[in-house]
Amino acid sequence: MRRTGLDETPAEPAGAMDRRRAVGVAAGLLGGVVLGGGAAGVLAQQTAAAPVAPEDASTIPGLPSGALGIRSPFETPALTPIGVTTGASFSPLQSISGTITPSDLHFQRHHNGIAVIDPRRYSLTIHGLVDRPMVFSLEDLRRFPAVTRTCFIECSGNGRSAYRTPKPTMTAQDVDGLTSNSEWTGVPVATLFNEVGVQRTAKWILAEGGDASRLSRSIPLDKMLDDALIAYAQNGEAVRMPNGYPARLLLPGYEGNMNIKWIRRLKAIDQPNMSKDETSKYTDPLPDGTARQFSFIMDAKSIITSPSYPTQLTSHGWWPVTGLAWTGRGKITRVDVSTDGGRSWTQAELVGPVLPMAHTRFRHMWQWDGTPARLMSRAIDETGYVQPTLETFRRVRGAGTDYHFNSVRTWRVEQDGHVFFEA
Ligand SMILES: Nc1nc2c(c(=O)[nH]1)N[C@H]1C(S)=C(S)[C@@H](COP(=O)(O)O)O[C@H]1N2
Ligand SMILES: [Mo]
Repeated sequence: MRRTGLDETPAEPAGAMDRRRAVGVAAGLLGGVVLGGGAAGVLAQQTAAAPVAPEDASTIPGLPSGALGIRSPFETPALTPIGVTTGASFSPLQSISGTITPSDLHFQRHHNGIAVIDPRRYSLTIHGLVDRPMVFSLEDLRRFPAVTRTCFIECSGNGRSAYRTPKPTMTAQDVDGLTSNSEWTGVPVATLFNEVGVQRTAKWILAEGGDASRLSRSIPLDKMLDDALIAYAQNGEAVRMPNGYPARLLLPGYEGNMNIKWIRRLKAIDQPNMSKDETSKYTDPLPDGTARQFSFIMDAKSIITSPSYPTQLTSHGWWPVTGLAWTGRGKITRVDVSTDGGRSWTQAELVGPVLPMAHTRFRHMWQWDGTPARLMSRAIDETGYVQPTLETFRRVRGAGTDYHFNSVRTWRVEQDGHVFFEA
């Protein structure tokens, strides 16, 4: 008897035989996924056989309900880590649909490893030019009225290797994987400042992390009062450990390094602290020999994530050209797409939600006629700022610039449909 639908009564009930088969299938299916952690687990995952699924999942009982949701073993998006303690892990932009970055795929950038912090011993101290210096526990922070907002965090070094050493075999992840977008929940810094009474002479806030790098940056008081959060939740759960558990500073639209993770101290001061992280690092050398300092805001930027290397277009006809656009200056208002290397541009569709300081999905339906093409995207934000071409970017910022790489990216589509990164 052929079984065609869920509503049909199975010819025979799922018995012990079927259950054994299901378990066998499950073991094969999960072989590479549920093994122990550590290097052994990672190794096992790499060497695991390809997953197998039953011919027809409707004919045998499924897997037992789990303590955690797991990805289908047919989906294997992963970060690409480089470096050990001073490292970074790039987010697989090409595997992401919509705008939210799954928490375990949020990029990571650590100056001295991932701090492991016991939430019961965590504290945030606020002192300096304040009337009432205070120490807040995690519980204290959670008792204040919370705010939830979606925004991106982008490392200011994002795009550096694509600028310095572009290679045709770079993926979207390799090119721009140091940006991610989450729904963050936490307490507004303004609320905490109300508690401690920030004095009139305070103009800057020194923010310091509790990790071994003790990363610290000076942040203008106005920004802290405007929209800064001490975030303790990410996409509905506690902030992930690599992203600053149990709490991080969130500065919507500001360069990644200022979003201090494992935040332990805020000090109200009257001038910038000139800490190592804002003098030796995070200044931008310019062609005339001077350097930009305090380049806080991330400029508008976009990247096509599909099609992108290593995709091959399998036939002529309609293909969605889609990607992400974002700006630290508010909302993305327009994204233009070119399929002819920038000679002509068409306004792409913005796929909602379009939120300020958040990744915004764009889409342009493109009819590929089988001839070579060059795909580009150009983001425009609500201030009228237009994402610069590579030529303009080179001229203004020079070859030696070190941060804020936001020029237009180009993917080359060859006659056989293979897609390669160009610049
Ligand atoms: N305490 C602390 N905060 C930190 C860092 C760090 O190493 N230590 N790295 C910074 C940098 S350079 C970036 S780009 C962002 C990265 O945040 P993520 O790892 O959650 O993606 O965190 C910033 N905050
Ligand atoms: Mo960064």
